[in-house]
Amino acid sequence: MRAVLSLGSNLGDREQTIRDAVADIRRLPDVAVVAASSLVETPAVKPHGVDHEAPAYLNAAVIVTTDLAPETLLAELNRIELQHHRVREERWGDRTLDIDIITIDDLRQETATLTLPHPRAAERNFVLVPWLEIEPDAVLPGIGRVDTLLPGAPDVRRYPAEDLS
Ligand code: A4P
Ligand code: MG
Repeated sequence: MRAVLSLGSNLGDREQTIRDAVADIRRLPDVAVVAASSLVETPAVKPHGVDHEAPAYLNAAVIVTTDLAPETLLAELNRIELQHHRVREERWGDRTLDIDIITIDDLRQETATLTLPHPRAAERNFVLVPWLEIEPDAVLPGIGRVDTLLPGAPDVRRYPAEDLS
């Protein structure tokens, strides 16, 4: 299987956390990182809209190939989040690390633990922009080409850093 992952952090040393998380993903058994985007900085999206008072996020996208079952991959990614001191308090609350699975092949599913494609990916520039950087022909299963989903003024800016690969 091939999976697209989205990483985000808006607390602590955001860049180091995302770098460490990509290294942790590389070390997972039966997982290979085939591409990693650069970092982008984006204002926090909360349930009521963009929150410019909250700390900004760094986001990145990673493509992996894996033999793990989808639920197993999610469990491993949740374990990496926990290792980085992720605490779950409020929905879409500030966090040291969030790792979402955006797609796995062209799977479409909705179970209690895993919805694919990620239900909010299509409207999130902080997911789509880094993904397009590493996969210009990206497609969201059931929705369409990612490059047609970006609204005119993406609320995303490049974060100057060495790339993650
Ligand atoms: N879950 C279901 N499908 C998936 C999937 N495809 N990938 C379940 C990952 N998890 C999935 O997630 C709640 C539950 O969703 C998990 O237990 C898993 O079984 P969570 O990570 O505990 O909670 P959350 O992330 O706060 O909630 P949610 O609704 O997943 O939030 P999102 O959509 O992940 O949004 N703003 C900016 N600029 N950048 C960001 O990265 N991220 C969020 C989080 C909000 N605002 C942001 C950013
Ligand atoms: Mg999440």
